[in-house]
Amino acid sequence: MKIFYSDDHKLHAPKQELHRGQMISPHEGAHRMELLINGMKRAGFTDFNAPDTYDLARLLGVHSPAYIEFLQTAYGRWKAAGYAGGVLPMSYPHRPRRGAPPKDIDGAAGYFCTSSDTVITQTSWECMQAIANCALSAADHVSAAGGASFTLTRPPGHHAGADYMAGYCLINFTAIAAQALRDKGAQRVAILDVDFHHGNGTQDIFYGRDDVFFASIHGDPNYQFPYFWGHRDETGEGLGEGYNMNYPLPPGTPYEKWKEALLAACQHIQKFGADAVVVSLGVDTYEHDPISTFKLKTPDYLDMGASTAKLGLPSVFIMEGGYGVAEIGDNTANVLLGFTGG
Ligand code: Q9C
Ligand code: ZN
Repeated sequence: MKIFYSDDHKLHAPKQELHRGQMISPHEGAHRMELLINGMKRAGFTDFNAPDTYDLARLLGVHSPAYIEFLQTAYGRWKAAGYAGGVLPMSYPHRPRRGAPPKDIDGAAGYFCTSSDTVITQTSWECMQAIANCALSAADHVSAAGGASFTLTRPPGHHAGADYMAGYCLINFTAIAAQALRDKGAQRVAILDVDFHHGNGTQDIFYGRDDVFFASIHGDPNYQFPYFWGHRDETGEGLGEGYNMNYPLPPGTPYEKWKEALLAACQHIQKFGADAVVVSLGVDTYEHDPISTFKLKTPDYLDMGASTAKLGLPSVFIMEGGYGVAEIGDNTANVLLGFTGG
């Protein structure tokens, strides 16, 4: 299990999050990495490798040039307009969007965003490049050597679409890894999203494609963010019809029920004939996660990893969500231990 890590995760650390009517200290911040690293070390994972450096062009396989330019310039434009704090939009277009992004940065930010829990700071873009480098290194490692890799990274990415940020995510690292595997020769790539929340951004990016299969197990969007995606009847469109599977589950779901969805998703991945798999690894399915409602326990993550290993595929694990409690490190490490049979 080759692990990629960058200290530059610290460059993205918004000070506030709009949460249930209040401005709070963000659930997603640099403190999560301390918890993750501690758990990884307790489990014996200590070899954290710096990523290689990649060209910006590698991001453009999944994100639009206009969105990348927005991310690079948004904070400067926000400050030039005299606005306070980090970039946090107030107004959102009804979708599908019509016309070009507004000239004002508050309007432009709304154009490229779908939820007000996601903030761009002065150094967010530098962070995104570093974490994208981790995702690309993890994918290229598996393309070259087979086996498995893991990005010990934050922030998460699976809510970010081709041209929008959402749910603490600015760049979709899972999509970048999947595209990188395709670019390096895998004909068919499967994405298995086990984060508590539906991976709407990843789904959107590959919705019309038949070379990347997407499966997500998550809290029913009738009750859970991202609310407007993740239903069972979202199965792909055009060429991509049949290459998208959603498994929404009710609040309170325990591992036995969750695992039924996992086995169903794995069966589809096998039928699809994947050459490689990218796992969007969120551990916010944990029973004590502060923003989620599933009931998974720490040993369940060993079984999750072992079940994923049964696919028998080269595997890239991309860190997504998991909040608030020390066990996020143990739970993450357990998935990797279960996967490697340790
Ligand atoms: N302030 C991931 O786990 N926020 N994202 C909802 C709470 C959305 C979580 C509002 C949570 C997104 C990758
Ligand atoms: Zn999540």
